[in-house]
Amino acid sequence: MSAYFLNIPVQYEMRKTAIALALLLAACSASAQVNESTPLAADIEKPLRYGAERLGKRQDADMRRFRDNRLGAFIHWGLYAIPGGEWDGKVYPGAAEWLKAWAKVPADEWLGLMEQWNPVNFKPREWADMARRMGVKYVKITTKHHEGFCLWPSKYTKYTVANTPYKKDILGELVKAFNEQGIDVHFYFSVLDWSHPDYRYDIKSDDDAAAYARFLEFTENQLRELATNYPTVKDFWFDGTWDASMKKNAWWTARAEKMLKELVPGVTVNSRLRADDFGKRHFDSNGHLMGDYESGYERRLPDPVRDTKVTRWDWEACMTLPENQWGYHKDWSLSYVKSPVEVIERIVHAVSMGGNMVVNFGPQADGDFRPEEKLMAQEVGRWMKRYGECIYGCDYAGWDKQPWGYYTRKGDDVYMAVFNVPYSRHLTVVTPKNVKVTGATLIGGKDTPVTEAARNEYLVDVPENTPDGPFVIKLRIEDSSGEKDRYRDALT
Ligand code: FHN
Repeated sequence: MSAYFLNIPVQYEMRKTAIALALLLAACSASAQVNESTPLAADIEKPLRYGAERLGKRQDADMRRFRDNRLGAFIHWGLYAIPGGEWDGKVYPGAAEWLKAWAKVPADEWLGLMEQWNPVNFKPREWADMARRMGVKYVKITTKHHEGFCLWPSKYTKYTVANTPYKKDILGELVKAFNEQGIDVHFYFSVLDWSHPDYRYDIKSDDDAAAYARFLEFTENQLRELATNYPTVKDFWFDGTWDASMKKNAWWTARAEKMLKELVPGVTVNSRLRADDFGKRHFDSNGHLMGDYESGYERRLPDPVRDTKVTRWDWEACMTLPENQWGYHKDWSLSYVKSPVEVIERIVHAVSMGGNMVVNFGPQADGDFRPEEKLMAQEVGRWMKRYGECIYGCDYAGWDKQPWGYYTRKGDDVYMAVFNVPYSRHLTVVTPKNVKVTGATLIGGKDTPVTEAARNEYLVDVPENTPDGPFVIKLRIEDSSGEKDRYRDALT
């Protein structure tokens, strides 16, 4: 045999070993410090002071819990719930929580809404009960949205619940009620703050720099206050971090993340907070994820067929029920509103791609939820009660996507979440090499026949008497990937 044929695999093996070594070294040093780069990586990567802190997924218990929870609810609640999308008799179709911007309302006038903040129907225990029945494992609450109004009595600003007729600490009441139901609480926090005179969209002068430095100190104080006063918080989800001012202060984003992680051991932080030395957000200039999970999927999801790269890092998507309303808007007829099946499909889709899904709710100013949201929580909960085992703790299965729906997987359990039943009533399953399907059961029902149609191809019968709507089949498999199937692997 010629040297040429001998060398290719040898060189390939050597390169593979070198890459594996580089990754191993990088992984070891990344856990130690932000700024360290490995000797090998330094040759090919830009040196960064404020880049990613690690390569690959965080694998500690808190991160696993975040990942296994899979389904969360978002709550956007603030002064914007009072006008509900209408200002001076005009209804604005844009996102209700941005009404101040659409209607060009001056900050003082907007914050004057605080005088009307008195949610007499706010019952935190009922909120927690609704979330538990919906099957969500965590809730993300807007501690402060862009308007600057704080749901907790912050001592660093006068724009808080404490200075409203309601007076009480809404955030504290919610944390307590959700935690009592075993539901994790995540804090949404907008760095962008329309109420603060020192906020700057960009830094163009020394005055801007001085003002923004004061603003960052204020923001850091508020974050420390939140982390200290509500130590059971599990996650900080940053928003409003896209302005040039923030991108020019990457050092602060790294410092804020570090501070929160020191104050709340195990806490997770989304990728939106971080900017690197070059102002790159989410992923640093070397393409590595910053923060603990990617949070760029807002009202959209990765492509189910091609985007398998997303399984390399943790990610979380969030969705609205109308097209783009997060806070309460009085008129939902202005855009399409998703049905429960569409919401369930997005939840399953996210998990099938290794991500989490967060469904948004925008409570009314009186503290109650609109009937459509109550119904949605109920319908999603009904489905989750029966089929939740294909969501919690599940991940990307790695099997070829089929038109009937989505796979999810937990260990050796592979789930088929079926959204489109074919006329044939046979669901095609193409397994990876060395994986056989030996049986199938409708969750909450009976076994259903499986036929081997070709090598690595099976037909699973649509079970009789499936309930209306999407259903889930659990497959029994035999995975002999470790063994060599010499006869089947013969030349073809
Ligand atoms: O501008 C906000 C918007 O109001 C809402 O809070 C969403 C939630 O993901 N985030 C921002 C836009 O990215």
